[in-house]
Amino acid sequence: MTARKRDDAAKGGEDSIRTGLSEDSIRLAFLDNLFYVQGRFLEVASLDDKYKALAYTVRDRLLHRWVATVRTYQQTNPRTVCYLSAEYLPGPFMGNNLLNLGISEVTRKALAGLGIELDDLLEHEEEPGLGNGGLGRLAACFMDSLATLQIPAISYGIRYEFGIFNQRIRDGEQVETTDNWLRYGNPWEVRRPHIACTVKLGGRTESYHDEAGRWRVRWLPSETFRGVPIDTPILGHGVNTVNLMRLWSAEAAEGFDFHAFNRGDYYGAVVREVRSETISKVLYPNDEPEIGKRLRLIQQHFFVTCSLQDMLRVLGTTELPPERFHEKFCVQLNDTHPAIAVAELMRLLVDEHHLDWDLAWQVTHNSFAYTNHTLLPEALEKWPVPLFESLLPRHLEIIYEINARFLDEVRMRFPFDEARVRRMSIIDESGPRYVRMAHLACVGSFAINGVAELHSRLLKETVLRDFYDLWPEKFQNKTNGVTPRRFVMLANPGLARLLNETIDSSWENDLTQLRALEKYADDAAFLERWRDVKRERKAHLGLLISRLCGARVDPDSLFDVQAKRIHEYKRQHLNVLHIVTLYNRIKHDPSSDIVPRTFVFGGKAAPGYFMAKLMIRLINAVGEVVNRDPAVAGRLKVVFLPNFSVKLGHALYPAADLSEQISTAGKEASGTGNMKFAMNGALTIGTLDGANVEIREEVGAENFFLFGLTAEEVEHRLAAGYRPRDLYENDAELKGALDLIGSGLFSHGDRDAFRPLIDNLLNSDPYLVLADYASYIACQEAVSGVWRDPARWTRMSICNVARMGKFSSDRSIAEYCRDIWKVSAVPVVL
Ligand code: 26W
Repeated sequence: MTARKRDDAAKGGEDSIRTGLSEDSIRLAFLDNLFYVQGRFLEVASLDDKYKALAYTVRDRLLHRWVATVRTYQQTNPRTVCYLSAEYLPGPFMGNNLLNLGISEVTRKALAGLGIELDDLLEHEEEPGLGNGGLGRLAACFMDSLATLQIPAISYGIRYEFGIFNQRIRDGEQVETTDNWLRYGNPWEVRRPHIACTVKLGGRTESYHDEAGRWRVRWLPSETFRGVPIDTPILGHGVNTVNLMRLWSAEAAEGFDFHAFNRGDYYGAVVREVRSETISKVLYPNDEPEIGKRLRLIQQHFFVTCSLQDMLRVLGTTELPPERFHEKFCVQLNDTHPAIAVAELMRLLVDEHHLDWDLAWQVTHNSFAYTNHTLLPEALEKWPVPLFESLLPRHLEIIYEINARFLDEVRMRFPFDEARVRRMSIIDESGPRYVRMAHLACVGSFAINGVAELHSRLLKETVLRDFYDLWPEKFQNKTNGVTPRRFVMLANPGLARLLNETIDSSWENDLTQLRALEKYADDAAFLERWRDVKRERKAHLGLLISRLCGARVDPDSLFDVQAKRIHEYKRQHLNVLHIVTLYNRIKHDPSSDIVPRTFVFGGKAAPGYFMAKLMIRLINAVGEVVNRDPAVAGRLKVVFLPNFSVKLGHALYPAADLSEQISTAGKEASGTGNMKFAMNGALTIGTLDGANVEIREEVGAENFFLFGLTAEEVEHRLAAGYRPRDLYENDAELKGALDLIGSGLFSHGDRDAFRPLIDNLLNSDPYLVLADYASYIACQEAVSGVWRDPARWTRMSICNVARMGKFSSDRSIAEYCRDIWKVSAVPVVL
């Protein structure tokens, strides 16, 4: 280690060991960390030692930029976006950080020089599964775009010790196992105990008059504990901006109770620690609410009060007083899960900062914006008033006051319409009393948005109609997007390379530049290279499938992929009906000319969701038979890839030929998987639901396989009295498929195995699976028709990618910044 390198290090010079981006400095830094952090030398180092050594090497380069970012923000005191989300699915950090630092290739070389495969270290990394699905992943894409667009932002959430469960498939069934993602520790996070917050819970309130004789209320909690912030640096792509993901971990105010221990009450000595830690112990694995889950409400209050206290602490470091909170911060509520924030900011401003109510309300109302992610009525959170009263007595008082003033406004605008007042009230008085969190979010926010044009329109016409009548100016649409960094550059480097060799690399931070691709759609040589990129990814996925499922698949078959949470409205069972229909056709006529297809499924079912678990069983049961039937002769393969995650998505999205986006129209708020598949050249078969509508608009109807009822037709069909059994009686192929499933063929003769599913479809079919069956099957035939013309398919694939510019999360974030957050970029110079 030359002297020059050492002093270079001190100065954080270009090529210093701690911050240099050259192959040399990365190799030296890696060995340094292996030695001085892991206490290992290469010959004895484990895979985890090597992974940690590289992680600390990369982390140093992130912290270098983090410090510069914090310094810049301290000097400029910029308006800052605070994103409150109960869920984050960031995916594995290493690959993305190397990409955003622009050092993936030098690092690969630096390690190769030491006989280490970078891919082995990437494979080793656990991903933080701190979310269920779309909502959590969107929050992560937004973090990447906020930093890349150099927008000052803090993403607040909960550091669950155990994330979304690991899914194993045993005898065709989902089995959940604990996600102990922190077992080897997490090198990417930094604990900040010195800015921990106190969290109150339970107890009662009492009013008093302060020294100035003013009436005040104080909350006397029955218990308190601490929220410790654990920070993860989030670096933008090709910039120096490092924003924070600040996740809260719950700990006891006083860890170990020595006195109890002395009294020999060993349980007593640790009970407080255990109780408080439980709060951030585990993520709720449901992507739809379960009424009255006490711990869930505590979790929501926990991260919200810590986050708002933290914002007020940061405000305190500037010259701005609390009554100008809304000028410094704009707080985005990621669905209703953090909606308690409206009452909590009022409590902090009125009770602790002694603002008067009206001023505090003005500040609060100008601070919050609310994003709705689902129309499913059962997914709109509401909490029993008694539970609220016992856990958050002061918040309930404040909510009553907010509600009283709100309903006065409603009565003023709509006199003599008490039905509307009852419908809009934050308190549901229709039976047992509930606090409607979506109503609290709407009343306390200056902006309300849906996540796709159709969804935002349906929000105004259905679940939030009354609020739209009252405050039309609050309602906006912000169509979702995904980050092309992780989902193209990282997941599909072959495609990224081909794009950069064909058009320049400006698409990486401006996805609309992909348009330039269109002129190559008729270039035979380019089509060949395009197909090679896809073929290589399919072969890669094929290897993964054989490793994880022991099944051999043909990479020249049509890869037909449906990967998302298992849910009846997403209709994985409609996909299975297509497979069984094709199987029946082969059984009736083995010579029938079926396009060879590999059906790949992925997705977790909420542990308590019976029908979703039965759908997983059905997919695996059909696969068992079809995959082994000699008559099929390999023309159909059904694979269920276990443990769908962001990491598995890296292998799935680039390898799909056909992307299944087949939800009942009006049910999928947006979807984001649809964007990731199309951005990687898959063609979409889908309904006019969520963002499918806008994808079809952008890529062109001729490049999209559309089927099914529209959202309006769905409503009319249900309103007109829907009798699914009639369809079953009048469609031979449909009857054939359902009867085969009911026959026990796929369940070792057990005719009752799938009875609940069959009965549901024949008697109620709430998601109109049977109503869309014929249109779906016909559309799938059109798909096969195009597949038989590879040049046509490839041209459509190129057009899809060329026209996906709109669906970058950079565009979504730019719109939020312009229309809601009113923030602008603050470049950071190193
Ligand atoms: C309380 C339990 C719970 C947990 C999560 C209820 C609801 C949720 C989420 C709202 C469910 C979710 O992930 N919604 C999805 O959000 C995506 C991002 O906007 C959309 O693309 C999906 O269409 C929507 O289903």
